[in-house]
Amino acid sequence: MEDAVLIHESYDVDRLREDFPVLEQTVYGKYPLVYLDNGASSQKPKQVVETMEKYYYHHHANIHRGVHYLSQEATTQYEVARDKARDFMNAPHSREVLFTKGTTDGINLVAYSYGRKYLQEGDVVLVSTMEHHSNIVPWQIVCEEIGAKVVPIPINEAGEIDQEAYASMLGPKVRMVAVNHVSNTLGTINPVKDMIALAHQHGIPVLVDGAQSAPHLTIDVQDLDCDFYAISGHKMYGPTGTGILYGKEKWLDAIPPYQGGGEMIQTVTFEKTTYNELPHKFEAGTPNIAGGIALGAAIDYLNSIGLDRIAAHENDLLEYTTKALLEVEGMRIIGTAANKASVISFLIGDIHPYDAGTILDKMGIAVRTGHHCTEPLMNRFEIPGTVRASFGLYNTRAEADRLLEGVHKVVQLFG
Ligand code: 7TS
Repeated sequence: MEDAVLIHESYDVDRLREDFPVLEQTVYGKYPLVYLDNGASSQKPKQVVETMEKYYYHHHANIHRGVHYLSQEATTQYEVARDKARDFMNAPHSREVLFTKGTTDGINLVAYSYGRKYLQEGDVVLVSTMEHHSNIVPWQIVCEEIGAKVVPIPINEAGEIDQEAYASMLGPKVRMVAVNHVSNTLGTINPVKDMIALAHQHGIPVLVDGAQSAPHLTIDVQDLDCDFYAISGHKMYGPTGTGILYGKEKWLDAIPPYQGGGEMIQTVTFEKTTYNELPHKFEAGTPNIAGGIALGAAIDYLNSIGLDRIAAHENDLLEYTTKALLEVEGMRIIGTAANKASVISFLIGDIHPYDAGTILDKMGIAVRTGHHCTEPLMNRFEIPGTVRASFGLYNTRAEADRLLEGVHKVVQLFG
């Protein structure tokens, strides 16, 4: 705890904010922007944008195919970014680190490639009740084709996965467990390491949706021993349309390619086509080269600050804001897990989240309202949606105060 305090005190948030020009603006010509929608997407530091600009102005060529200087240079930069992603997740090998368009893309890859090979009629894919639609719907599509089914693991009132129920649901019909590391709506940090160990006792592989963990927690896929881990670049201060899927080599070798095309083949004839080695087997076509390289810059940026320091800063904001919000009459926080990341979903009395969000917006405060692509979770809590404030590395206590001011205004107008 003492360490966390020290880390927090040495954190120069004003200095970091200078890296994000977008934060300097006023909205509706009046209010300084308070950006609390980091769960949906985070803002980009100059270091990331400048990396993209430099790449396009000076280094662009298609990769992995040119003998010429520029192509080799672009290839090297792209592969260096892959190595950065490998280190970021502590993956054993770069060939287990696939560039994707994002978490959704990574999960679809696994659902289709693994699902089509290993799922059979009557099989079960376990997901938690708090999953984002991206970790439900791809499984439903594949299961529907095959006659398998997606079964939700229940959660408790605090928004934690019911571990007893989970243990009892594992069995011979279960072919995959797919859970998020951090819930985008509740902020719950799930005990995925223990869940993976338990699934492995039954020989069941586990996919972890790390969309919300990557910007906040240190990821160590070897320590977790997960089979797949998917993240999105745009939520970790990197470009949109980028992401990483880590997969254990044994699985990536065993499952078929997701998409066919250039780059993913070894030889093509009309009689028989053979596939390229990892990771290229899963990277058909010309990728988002600039995005991948700039994702490497985002990883450098996070490392230069330190994820532990970012987490300490965000935890301070989480505690500070939660405490203050709870003093508002009629306040109900959805998601009160013991282990939480910096996401606060709330409802005030019977004020509709959309009304609250609209007033906050008019005061320059960007939050997300609605079901947050977690409709089954909303049904579980029997609510139409929530107002969600999600903090990033550049947010401040002064901004939390602005949110509170906004909430009081909402109460005054609708309460
Ligand atoms: N999984 C989780 C846990 C997420 O929070 C999201 C996006 C995704 C998957 C999908 O990520 P993508 O980058 O492929 O789109 N979550 C949100 C959100 O909370 N608000 O907008 C997007």
